[in-house]
Amino acid sequence: MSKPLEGIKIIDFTHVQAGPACTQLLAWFGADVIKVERPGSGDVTRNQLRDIPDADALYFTMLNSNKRSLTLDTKTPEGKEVLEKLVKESDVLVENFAPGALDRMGFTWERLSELNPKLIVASVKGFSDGHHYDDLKVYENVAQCAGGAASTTGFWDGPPTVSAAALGDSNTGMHLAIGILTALIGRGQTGRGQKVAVSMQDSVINLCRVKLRDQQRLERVGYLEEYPQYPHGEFTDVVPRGGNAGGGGQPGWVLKCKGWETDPNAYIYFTIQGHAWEPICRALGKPEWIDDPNYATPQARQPHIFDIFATIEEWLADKTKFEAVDILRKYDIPCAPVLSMKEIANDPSLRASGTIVEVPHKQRGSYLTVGSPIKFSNLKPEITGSPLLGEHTDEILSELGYNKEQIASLHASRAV
Ligand code: CAO
Repeated sequence: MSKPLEGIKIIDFTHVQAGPACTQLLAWFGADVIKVERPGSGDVTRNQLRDIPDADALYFTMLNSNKRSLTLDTKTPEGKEVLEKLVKESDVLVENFAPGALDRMGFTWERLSELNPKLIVASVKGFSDGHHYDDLKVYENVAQCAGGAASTTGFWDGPPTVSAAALGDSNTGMHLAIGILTALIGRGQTGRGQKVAVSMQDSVINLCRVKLRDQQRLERVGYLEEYPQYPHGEFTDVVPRGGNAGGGGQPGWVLKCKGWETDPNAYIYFTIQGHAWEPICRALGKPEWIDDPNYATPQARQPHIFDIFATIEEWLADKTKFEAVDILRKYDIPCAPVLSMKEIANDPSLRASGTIVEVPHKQRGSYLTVGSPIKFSNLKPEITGSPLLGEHTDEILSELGYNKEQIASLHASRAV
C-alpha cells in the first residue's frame, strides 16, 4: 500500500518532544523524515530517564519511530555544506530550537528560502513571534501554565495543576503537523514554500477554549452553573478550578467503585447527561427520581448534585469499574473506567487497533510505543523502531551524492 506522504522529504531538526511528535506523525504517513542530530550526543532524550544502561531511552524511542538518523554538526563549515545540500533536496525543515538558534547557525528563513524557494520551514517556539515573552525557552509545564490550562485544572482548594497529557509538547506538534500539511497543499497552488510557526502557549490556549468561554460567561452573569461552586460556593472574577466537573456543561464526576480503598484507579467517570436522566434512574434502581421535581431537570438537580453522586457511589460500592460500565453501557449512559497505564498497555482493543504497538529495536529488544491515533480506510501505518544515533548517516550522504572518500573525510573532520 503506498502512503500519502511518500516522496515528501523532511529535515527533522527537532529535539525533546514537541517537534519530534510532529515529525513522527508525518513519518507514519510515509514522509522520509531525516533526523539531524549532533554527532556524539544526539537528541538529549536519548539519554534522559534511561531504563537500560547504554540503550536509547524510551523517551526518545517513543517519539522518533519511522525516522532515519543523520549525525551532522551544523556549526562546522563542512556540516553547513551538507545541510545546504539537504535543504535543496527537501520539502520541509522542522525545528524547535530555542528562539534565535537557527539564525545563529546561519540558517535564517531568508537564507533557507533562498536555497530552496519551495521549502516549508516549520517551527515550534514557546511563545509566538512578537510576544513579550518570545525570548523564553519553554518546556511542557511552562506552556501549560502560560496557556491557561494550569489555572483551570485541579481542585478549588489546591494550587494550579498541570495535566499529565502533553498539552504543551505533543499537542503543539500536532498543530504544527496540520500547519505543514496545509503549507504543502498551499505550495501545490503557488509553487512556493512558506514559514509555519506554532507556539506552545497558543496551542494550549486552543485546547482551553471552553475556559475562555467560561471567563466571558462569568463576567456577564457572575456564576457558572455547571461548576461545583454553584450554587453554594463563591465565584470571583476569574474562572475557578472545577475539579472533575464536565467542561461541556454535562454534570459529571469521578466516582468510587469497589476496591477504591486499595486501588488508586478503582473509579469511573460518570456523566449525568440531561437526556440520559431517565435511563440513569432506571440503572440505579431509582425510578422515583424520574418525575420528582427535585430531580427531573438539570437545574433542579444542581443544588444537590453531590448527594446524587453519593447515591451513585453507594450503587457502585459492590461493583468493579468494569462491571459498572458493563451495566451502564446497556442504558446508553456516557461513562468509562478510569484506566491505569498498565491497563492501557495491555488492552487488547488498543493492541488490535494499532494504537499501542510493540516494535523491535536494535538495542532494546522490543518496546511498546504509540501507533497512529488517526485511522484511515486506505492506509495502515506500520510503526518501526526509532533509529540509532547516526544509523543512516552514510546512506543519506551517499544519496546526497557524496562518494566513499568524501564521506570518510566528513567523518574525519567530525562534521558527521
Ligand atoms: N549541530 C550543531 N549545533 C547544534 C545542533 C547540531 N546538529 N543541534 C543543536 N545545536 C545547537 C543549537 O544551535 C544551539 O546552539 P546556540 O545556543 O549556540 O545557538 C544549542 O545546540 C542548543 O539548542 P537549544 O537552545 O534549542 O537547546 P536547549 O537544551 O538549551 O533548550 C529547549 C531546549 C527545548 C528549552 C529549547 O530548545 C526551546 O525553548 N525550544 C522551543 C520550545 C520547545 O520546543 N520546547 C519544547 C521542547 S519539548 O518539552
